[in-house]
Amino acid sequence: MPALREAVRSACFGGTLTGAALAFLIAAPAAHAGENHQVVIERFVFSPATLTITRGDTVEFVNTDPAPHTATEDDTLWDTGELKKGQSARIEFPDAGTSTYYCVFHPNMKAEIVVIEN
Ligand SMILES: [Cu+2]
Repeated sequence: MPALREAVRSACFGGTLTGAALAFLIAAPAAHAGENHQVVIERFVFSPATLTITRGDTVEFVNTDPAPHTATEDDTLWDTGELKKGQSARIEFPDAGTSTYYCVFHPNMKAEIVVIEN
């Protein structure tokens, strides 16, 4: 992205930028608009079994089964609650790390969310 590189060089050596413009240039590389991802529950399986996302993203859990399910973190740090057929719930992941979770109605249903830094 040559244009951005030129802008950054100007910011470093030009010395004419306003404080607001400089703050934007400093903040821009770290900015990560939270993206939404989806985990589909179908035939008693979370899909994908391992989902890798970035800190600050959200995950929507969608139940397509006739049976009710939950997505419940192993230590109940987060929980979608009961999802009936066609229902969904969105969970935000503000911290990096791996979250393993299961369904309280069918504890053999297991999966994980891997949250990485920006
Ligand atoms: Cu279940």
